[in-house]
Amino acid sequence: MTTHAGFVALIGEPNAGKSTLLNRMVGAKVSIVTHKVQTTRARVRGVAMEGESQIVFVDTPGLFQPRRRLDRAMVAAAWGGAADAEIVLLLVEAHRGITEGVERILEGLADVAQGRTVALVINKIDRVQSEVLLGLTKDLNDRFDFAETFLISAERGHGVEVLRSWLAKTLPEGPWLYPEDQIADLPMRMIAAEITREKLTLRLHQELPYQMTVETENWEERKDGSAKIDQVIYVVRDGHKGIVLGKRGETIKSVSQSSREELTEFLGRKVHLFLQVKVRPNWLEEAERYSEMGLDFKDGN
Ligand SMILES: Nc1nc2c(ncn2[C@@H]2O[C@H](COP(=O)(O)OP(=O)(O)OP(=O)(O)O)[C@@H](O)[C@H]2O)c(=O)[nH]1
Ligand SMILES: [Mg+2]
Repeated sequence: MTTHAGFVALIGEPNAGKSTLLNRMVGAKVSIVTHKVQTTRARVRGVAMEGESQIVFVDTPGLFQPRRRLDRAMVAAAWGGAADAEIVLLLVEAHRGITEGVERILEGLADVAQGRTVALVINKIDRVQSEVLLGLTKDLNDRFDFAETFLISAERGHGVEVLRSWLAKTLPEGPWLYPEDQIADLPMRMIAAEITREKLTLRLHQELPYQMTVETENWEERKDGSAKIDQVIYVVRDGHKGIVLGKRGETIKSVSQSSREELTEFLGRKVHLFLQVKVRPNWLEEAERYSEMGLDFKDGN
């Protein structure tokens, strides 16, 4: 049996649908998804099997013009993901077309393209008339020498099978990189923190999601088979703490409930989830917070 295996990096602007595509390819929710930009903060790997091929998808934070230290670390993680992959997929949103952000990514792509295959994935085709796609495909291919172009809807699944078979046959021959039944490589405590962060991001408005982080502090396996999970939500201001808690604690209660439900489903057993909100004005400048998120904390950041 000749096996194929390798890394496929998903890059693109924030909100392009990278995490949605990863989850669809893997067939499970490995990376969190929201309608807001900058949801994914670190690299998340998900493994998909296709015949004799093992495709390891690397979801990355969106590429945008970074301002803060966290932004820079996220963008560095995204380009790093591309540089480590055999195949790079650039996701572009069909209805937004060639934005300034896409232009900038195309410029950066020239560097990482060396020695790897770069393909174009136009996503969210469900949002446009099909005539638009022909022009967009041409314009993008005029700007960069893509190996292939795929038109997909990650959310609805259109075009995803064609993309998957192409990846399977394009990846180099080689032994599988993960056990056949493994779908993700994030530690459970990190996945659990991400699930809570997703629920918070969906509930909170404006800048708050970008100024908060979630960490799993303690994980206890109980004799009755259930898991007790303690998590901390770090915010930068007292006022933010009040917003996260909500009136009479309603916000945190509903976040806790939806996170616990998803964790229960994910783990297949009972979960006791305890959330605590802590004000930590400087968390965005603390090395430990970055390592908890799976990001590099460097002087240059
Ligand atoms: N209509 C439509 N919406 C989609 C499609 N794919 C993803 N979305 C939506 O686009 C939004 C962003 O999706 P994500 O998967 O979180 O995007 P992302 O590229 O991972 O975003 P960041 O992590 O912020 O970089 C979500 O609301 C998705 O439901 C699609 O094919 N069609
Ligand atoms: Mg994402």
